[in-house]
Amino acid sequence: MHPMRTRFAGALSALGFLFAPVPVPAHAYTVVPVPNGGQLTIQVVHAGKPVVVTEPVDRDQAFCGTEIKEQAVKLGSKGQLADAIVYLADVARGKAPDTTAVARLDNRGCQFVPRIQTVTVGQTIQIVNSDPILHSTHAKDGNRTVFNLALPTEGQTIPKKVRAPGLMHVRCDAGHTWMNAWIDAFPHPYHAVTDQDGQATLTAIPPGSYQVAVWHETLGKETKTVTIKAGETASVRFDHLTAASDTTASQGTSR
Ligand SMILES: [Cu+2]
Repeated sequence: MHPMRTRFAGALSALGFLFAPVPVPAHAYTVVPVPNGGQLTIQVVHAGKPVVVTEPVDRDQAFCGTEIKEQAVKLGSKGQLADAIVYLADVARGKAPDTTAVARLDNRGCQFVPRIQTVTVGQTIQIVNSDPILHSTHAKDGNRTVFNLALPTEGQTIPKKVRAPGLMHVRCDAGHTWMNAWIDAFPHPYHAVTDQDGQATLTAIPPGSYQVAVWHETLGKETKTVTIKAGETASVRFDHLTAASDTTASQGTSR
């Protein structure tokens, strides 16, 4: 490194050390016993049509084919929206996350599987290549690279521990510009992805009032307030997702 730059960086970190108050992370979460928590069932619907994007393939055509179809908006017959991320936006305390559950991101058939998933900080994601070609799995939170893994061999698996919350956009740096996935990492266990019926359930929530949010990669975001009562099941319905000018940024600052 250039000596001037080293000295400058050193001075900066010294200043930071002197003047920074005790850091309080915006995403602080405390595990407490939840003996009689409540449940929340979430329904997400969208008044629109399913969207399938056909992406031209200009690399590794012998294996990948000439086009890849991406289900950008997955809807049931009554508008039930699948693959939306739902979460408690302001939960500060609650049940312990299961960090032993292993998540998986597969490079399969020249696409990422699953395309959308949520994880908890402390969990491990197995990054897998199921294809006989090189994939290079590159996850970024905004402009920051979280991990960047070359997987040249079929059957290769690399474990990656999730160390910080944030929304990661995953691309393939092996020239497969059509490959996309999203991994949303939370400091708490109150998150899920909606299923084929546009539904998700969060369990063992301490009684109280919460902001519950839904995020979809193209349709945007919606937030509502819910009240959770001990031992009861509350329900909330989202039907008005709104795309912000930059949904990634708004998601990133919501924790
Ligand atoms: Cu690839």
